[in-house]
Amino acid sequence: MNATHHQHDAAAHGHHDAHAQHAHHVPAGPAGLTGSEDGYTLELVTTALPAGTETELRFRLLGADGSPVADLAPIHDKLVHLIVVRRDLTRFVHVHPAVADDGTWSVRVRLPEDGDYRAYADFAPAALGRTLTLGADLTAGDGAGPAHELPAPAPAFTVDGREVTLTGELAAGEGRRLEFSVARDGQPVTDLQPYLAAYGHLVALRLEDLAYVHVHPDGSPGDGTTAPGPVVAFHAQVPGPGTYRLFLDFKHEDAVRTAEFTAVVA
Ligand SMILES: [Cu+2]
Repeated sequence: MNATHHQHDAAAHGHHDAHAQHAHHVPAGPAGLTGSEDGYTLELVTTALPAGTETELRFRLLGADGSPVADLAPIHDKLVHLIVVRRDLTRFVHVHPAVADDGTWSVRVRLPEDGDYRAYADFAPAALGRTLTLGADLTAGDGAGPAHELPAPAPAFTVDGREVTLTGELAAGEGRRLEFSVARDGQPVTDLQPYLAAYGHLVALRLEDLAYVHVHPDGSPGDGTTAPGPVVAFHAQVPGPGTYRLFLDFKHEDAVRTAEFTAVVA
């Protein structure tokens, strides 16, 4: 199995298995707040890493009997999506680990700065029939480190010359449509490229408790109705009030770019 690998210091791409999410019961509580759910456990083998250098992060995904879960259903082309975020949400890494024969997953990561971080494993045990997001804490360097404030909410974010504009508002406990429109030099971008089976991937996290929000893409490449830009749409439901940080990944001209937004939900 290949480990693919891409990461950004303050950026990420999101993903979610709309099929599994929509087809099966999903618990009402926020995701990512615990390391164990429905008998499955995320066990970090690596709980402390050096900062600023690439190093190996290892973990296990265990079933109710304490042995590694062997049968996973892919989510957007990957068996496991691993997200590591600094607890102030200013640093974000998203990678795709590979599994060894003994069931240990590993991936190279670079956590850019000292601090307290939280890791999330997003995966879908075949026996469960839906996606699980389990979280666990780890530290980089000496831990703690400088505190950064999230940028205030703004409707636009420019990355690599692409201006991304967000329309739509999140609402506590209600599904909402979010649209991101991509432009370059004032012109709509209409040649987005599929990336992990979608034109965009979105991850949202809540600053207060680091809840992980499941976001579902609206349409997919090749479905006959979803255009390759300028608009990439999602359906998102946040679990309650708070300050959220949204990380949108999209692929244009053969590179993955990430736009970030702050959203305050009353
Ligand atoms: Cu991923």
